[in-house]
Amino acid sequence: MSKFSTLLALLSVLPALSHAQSAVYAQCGGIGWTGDTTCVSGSVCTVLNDYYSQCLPSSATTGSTSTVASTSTVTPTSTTSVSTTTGSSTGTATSTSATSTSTAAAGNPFAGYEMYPSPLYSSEVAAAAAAMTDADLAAKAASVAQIPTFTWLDTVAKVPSLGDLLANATALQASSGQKQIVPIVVYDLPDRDCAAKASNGEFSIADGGEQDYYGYIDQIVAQIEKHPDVRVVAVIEPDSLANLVTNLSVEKCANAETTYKACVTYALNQLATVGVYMYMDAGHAGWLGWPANIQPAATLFAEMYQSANSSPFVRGLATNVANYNALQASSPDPITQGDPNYDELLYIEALGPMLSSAGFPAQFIVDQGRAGQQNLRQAWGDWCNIKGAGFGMRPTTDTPSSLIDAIVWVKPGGESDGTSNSSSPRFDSTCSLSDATQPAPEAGTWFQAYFETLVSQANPSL
Ligand code: RCB
Repeated sequence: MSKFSTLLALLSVLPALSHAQSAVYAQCGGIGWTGDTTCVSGSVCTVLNDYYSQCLPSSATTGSTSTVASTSTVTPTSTTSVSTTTGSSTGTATSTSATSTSTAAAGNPFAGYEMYPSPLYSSEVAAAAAAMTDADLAAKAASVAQIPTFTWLDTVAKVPSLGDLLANATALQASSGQKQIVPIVVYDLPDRDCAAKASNGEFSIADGGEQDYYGYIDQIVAQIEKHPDVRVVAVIEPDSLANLVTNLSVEKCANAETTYKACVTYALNQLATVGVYMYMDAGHAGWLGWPANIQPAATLFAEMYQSANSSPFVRGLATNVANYNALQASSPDPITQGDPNYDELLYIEALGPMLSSAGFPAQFIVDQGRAGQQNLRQAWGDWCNIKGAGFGMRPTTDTPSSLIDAIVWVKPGGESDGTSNSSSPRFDSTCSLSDATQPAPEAGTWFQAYFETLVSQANPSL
């Protein structure tokens, strides 16, 4: 599930958006935008980031600016109990001691913050909406651009873009007075995706990949250090530790075990020095939620937490990243039979106490980006471009469990999970199963037909 830029191709379709007065939720500005910059009456052109301005209903924009007066971006440490991290990462001198700032993680790191949407994803969505002929679907599609979605740093070449992202978020925070939290995914382990092929990465253990990874993390740290005023939250390495729980029979995973642990430990410790709140990826209910897997999983995650000196910045675990499980299923999907943890809430409520017993008082975030529709799969282990999927619950801190900090959108909906082309070096046969949408492009690249399905099947609807 890596993510590649299709920006150049997408920019070429942007002129299709240029007609007089943009509609509500349509784009009205941003780098490369050549269309109309005025909005229909009742809506206001609002800058979401450098790449994307959008016509938002006047009432909505009034609402969001009304929070301005209540916060102070000049002295963020004085605002709320959860803002001490911002202070602790204010300079290089204090940042190195941030792991010992035990007050930093008191409470939900999302509370009081607005998640900053990924500009690249917003651009992809805007272009995708512009390419749709059905006006109703296009309007719904365009509205996805303002739903905050994580930015994947899945190659070292993408790390410099983190600087732009943080600079933009800092500017928005300063102009709006609304504190911003920038959500990223750290995803570049050597021998990545060891049990599958679709998302294999750029670094190889046999070819110095461990050192390459340390350099990748160092570059992320350097960018964050330069932008101390905004908060950063990170999902750490999707699939990797879960693969160490269930897939050590796969040679590539067994061979990667020591390196994965060393690299994740390095990421946790280094990112803690600059005040990043972290959630290690913990697969999903249909992976580590099985009775045979859940206790070994708790043991491994607690071990990783302790390898990071039980830093309060290691806030907990992320579940369901890029998967399709409901947070609360109205009834168990038949494919879950045999697993008492048939949805993400059950999984989290079973895993949380095991982690606590092992010394890791973990909190959770749950990806619901593509979980709007249920009972779609032939088997629970199927994960590739599942047919009929819809965008799911919107990101929020209003969650059904005190263990869950936030419902989030981690996987950028519309980016492919993997190619269905069997002659590609990254072809994984999961992507040609009968419940996988085909033909599908390479992992991370834009998949217009799939995006249209996610929009039309969204639940709640867009
Ligand atoms: C990853 O694939 C699957 O879970 C369990 O065994 C059973 N029983 C891709 O590799 C995940 O669902 C297995 O232990 C035990 O009693 C990534 O590329 C699947 O999601 C468990 O390991 C007992 O009846 C991709 O990004 C995951 C397996 C019983 C990621 O998915 C795969 O493991 C589960 O069965 C039944 C996206 O999520 C990795 O091997 C499946 O039900 C089963």
